Amino acid sequence: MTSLHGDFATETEKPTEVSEAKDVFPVKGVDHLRFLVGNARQAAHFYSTAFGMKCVAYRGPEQGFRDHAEYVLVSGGAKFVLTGMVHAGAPGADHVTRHGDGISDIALQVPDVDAAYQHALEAGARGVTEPYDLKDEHGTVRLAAIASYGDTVHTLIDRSGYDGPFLPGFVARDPIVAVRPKRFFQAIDHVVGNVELGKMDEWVEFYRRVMGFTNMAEFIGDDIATDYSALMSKVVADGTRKVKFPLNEPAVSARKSQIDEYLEFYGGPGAQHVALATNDILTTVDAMRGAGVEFLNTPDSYYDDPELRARIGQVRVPIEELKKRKILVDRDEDGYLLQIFTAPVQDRPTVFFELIERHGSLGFGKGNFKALFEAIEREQERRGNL
Ligand code: TYF
Ligand code: FE
Repeated sequence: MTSLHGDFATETEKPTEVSEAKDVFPVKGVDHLRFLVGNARQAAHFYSTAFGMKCVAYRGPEQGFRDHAEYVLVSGGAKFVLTGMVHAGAPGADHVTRHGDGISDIALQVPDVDAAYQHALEAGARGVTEPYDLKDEHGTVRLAAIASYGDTVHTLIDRSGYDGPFLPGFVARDPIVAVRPKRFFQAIDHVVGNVELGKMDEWVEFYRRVMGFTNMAEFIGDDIATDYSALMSKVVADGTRKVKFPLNEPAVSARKSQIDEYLEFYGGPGAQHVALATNDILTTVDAMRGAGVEFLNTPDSYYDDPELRARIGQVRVPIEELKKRKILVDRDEDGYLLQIFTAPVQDRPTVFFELIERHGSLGFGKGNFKALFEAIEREQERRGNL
C-alpha cells in the first residue's frame, strides 16, 4: 500500500539552539496544497467550475496507484492537489473521517530537501517522511515531510530535476471544463492555521526555530480579541514574505469563538483559510458568485461609514462597486487592499477561502477585523454554534 507521505514515520524530538535558521531552511514558496476529500472527482469539478482552476494532471488506479485518485488543478502559480480515497483502507481515509474535507499538506519548495529536513529535525520538528526520490521519464523530484499543527504536514520539495506535469507518476490530463479566458486568481497569498487555546505562541516559535520565519507586525492581540471577537492571531513569514502563515488561537470569551467552532468541527487544529491573490477581485467575485460560491455578507453601514470613507480615500473603483459585491477595503501606511471571504466550502464549518487584491499593503485587513468577525459570528449563530 502506498502512503500519502511515504512509509517512514518517526518521533524525533531533539531541540537544539539554532542561530542561523534562515540560512539552513530557505523556502522558495508554497509548492501546492493537498486537500484530502471524500470525493476528489467532484471536488476537481467544483474547483474547476467555481474557482476557474485548470485540471492539468492526474494519478490514480489507471497508473497503478490503487489507493487514491488525485487531481492537480492550477490557477497561475497556485496549485491544489485533490486526493480522494478509492477504498476504505486507503491511507488518508481516517483523515477524512475525522476532519471532513480538509488541507492535509502545505507543501513548500526548498532548494535542498535533505538539508532542510535535517535542520528541521534538529530544531525539534517531527519527521513524517525521510527524504526520498520520485522518478519517471520526466525526471526526479526529491521530497520529505515534517509535521506541523494537528495532522497537517509540510512536504518539502525540490523539483529542479523534473519537467513533467506535476510529480513523477502523474500524467497530464485535459481540463475538466472549458478553460476560462481569464484566471480568477494567480497565487496563494497566505494560509492560516487554527491551533488550540494557549498554543499560538508555541507554533509561532516552531516556525521561527524550524524555518527561520519571523513575526510580521500585524497581529490580533488582547484588545481586538475582547472588543471584536474571541481570537488571537500572529503572522509568521519567511524572509522574502512570499510565504505567510497567520496562526489563530481561540480567546476566552462569553460566546463560543469562531476558532472553537472550527476546532470542534475539524476535530483539532488545522488549516482554516487560504487567501488567493487576484488582480481583479470584482470580476472574480462576480464569476464565483455566478458559479454558486457563497460569500460572507457585509452590511451597507460598513460602506456608508464616513470614518471608513475618510480612512480609505481613493481606491481603483468607486466604493459603490465594492458595496454591491460586499468587498472589504483596508488601507495602511504602505497602500491598500481589497478582500472578501467565502462561507465554508464543505458541510462542516471549517475551511474557507479569501480573495485578496493588494495595492501596496502587506497587511491582512486589520481595519476589517470587526466587520469580518461580526459577519462570521452571524453565520455561527445561524448554524447554532455561538
Ligand atoms: O488572514 C487574516 O489574518 C485575515 C483575517 O478567523 C482573519 O484574513 C483572521 C482570522 C480569522 C478570519 C480572518
Ligand atoms: Fe486571511
